[in-house]
Amino acid sequence: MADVKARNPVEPEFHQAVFEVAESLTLVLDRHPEYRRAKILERIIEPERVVIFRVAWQDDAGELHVNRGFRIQTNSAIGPYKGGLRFHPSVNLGILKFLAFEQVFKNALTTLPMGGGKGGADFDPKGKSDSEVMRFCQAFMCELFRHIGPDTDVPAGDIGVGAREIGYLFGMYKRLRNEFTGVMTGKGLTWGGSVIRPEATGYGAVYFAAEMLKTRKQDLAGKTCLVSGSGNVAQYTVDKLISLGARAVTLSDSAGYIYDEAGIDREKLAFVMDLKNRQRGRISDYADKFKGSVYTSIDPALDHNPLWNHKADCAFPSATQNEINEKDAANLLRNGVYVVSEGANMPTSVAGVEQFLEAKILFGPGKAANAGGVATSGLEMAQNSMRISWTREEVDARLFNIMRTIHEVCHGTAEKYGTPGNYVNGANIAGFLKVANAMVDQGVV
Ligand code: NDP
Ligand code: 2IT
Repeated sequence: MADVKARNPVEPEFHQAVFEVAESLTLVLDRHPEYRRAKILERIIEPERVVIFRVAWQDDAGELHVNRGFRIQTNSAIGPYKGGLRFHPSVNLGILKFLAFEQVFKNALTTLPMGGGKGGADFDPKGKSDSEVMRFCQAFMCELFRHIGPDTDVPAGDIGVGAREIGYLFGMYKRLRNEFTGVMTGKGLTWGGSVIRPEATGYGAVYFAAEMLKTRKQDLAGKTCLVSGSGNVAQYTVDKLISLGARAVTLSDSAGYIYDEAGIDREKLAFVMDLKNRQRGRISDYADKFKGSVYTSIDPALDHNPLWNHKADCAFPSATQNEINEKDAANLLRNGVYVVSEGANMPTSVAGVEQFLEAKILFGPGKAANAGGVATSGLEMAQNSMRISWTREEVDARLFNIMRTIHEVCHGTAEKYGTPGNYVNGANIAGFLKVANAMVDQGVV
């Protein structure tokens, strides 16, 4: 870790992601010194390629803006680089390196042939017009296109990059290359997209929670659930929780959260989807619309997030990294939460994870629990290659089977390495072994 910090200064999220994996891997590296000799972990930590580029664009008033674009291509041992693009003002090299690093292990767990990458820009889509977002996406793709391709690197969405942005990005790629290929995933259904891709991350996180509960002969029916965020992952998490008879009582955005004791039903969820995906409004509107629900603004100076301080059985953090700190984790445990399925990437701090593991609750780390999104991206790539489209039932059944397999592999691997019930070790070790063996086979490259 000292080396990692010295070589990658000022990248705390990257250090955190590496630390969590390295801790689990001691168990493997002690049993398999050949991976240590081949310096597999050191090689995975160092991205194969990092591209940083200028994105200059003009707003509606004619003013010029300069943003910074990135693509981190971390590992291609088991397939083309694959991972989302994030557009958010907080984006920097360290955050994207952490996300690309996580993606390597996550993609390996999906059973599909995908390497790991991530990209994005410090662009803030909030408050921008559609034409400003389009011009930004086009300017971004004017550089990115030379680094990606259907057999090289296949980007998708993440925070701030949804259906609208994927459309603009794909349109510019197609124009520049004069090729209609499966270069992006999350595409529209009439131009190469897969059914269930929008739903996949949220659905997958709920399927993973259901699999964890099954180990205790329980299910989600009647369970009270805390959900954070109100974007793509949060919306479809609530959708699936409703289908399975659970009661989701919270949603949030960066300004605050709503608590709805009666539970978020289909009508309320439709309101949230329209509010967030079409009007691009704030979650506070929910409390104005639905009496009986309460909006609380989140004070960033507070040492905890009050959303995590309600009585519940399950938590689905679905907003961003480190949204559950040490105090939040303690609050969750005190309030009776015993299932945490991470829809977001690395939403729990190291001290939070330690508490969950110590309390032996059902804790599904992001690289396992939220792998349904990228797995369905892999299914979109497969359909594009075959030039066919599967039905909703077919894709959902494949997604469900992939999540069940990921659960089984994580559970079994944790047991095999002497830490039963520890899905963190299970996910890190199983993901690592697949990539490590491919790297050994392919020599020192
Ligand atoms: P969206 O942009 O659709 O939604 C993000 C949500 O999180 C918004 O409600 C947003 O609020 C909130 N949020 C974002 N940043 C912060 C912050 N710094 N503090 C508080 N709230 C914040 O993104 P997604 O739903 O796609 O992504 C959510 C998480 O899931 C991310 O961690 C992402 O990496 C992860 N993920 C996404 C996958 C996907 O397929 N989309 C797949 C796997 C993981 P606001 O609108 O106010 O910014
Ligand atoms: O974090 C993630 O797995 C994603 N944002 C989805 C990546 C993808 O390529 O679908």
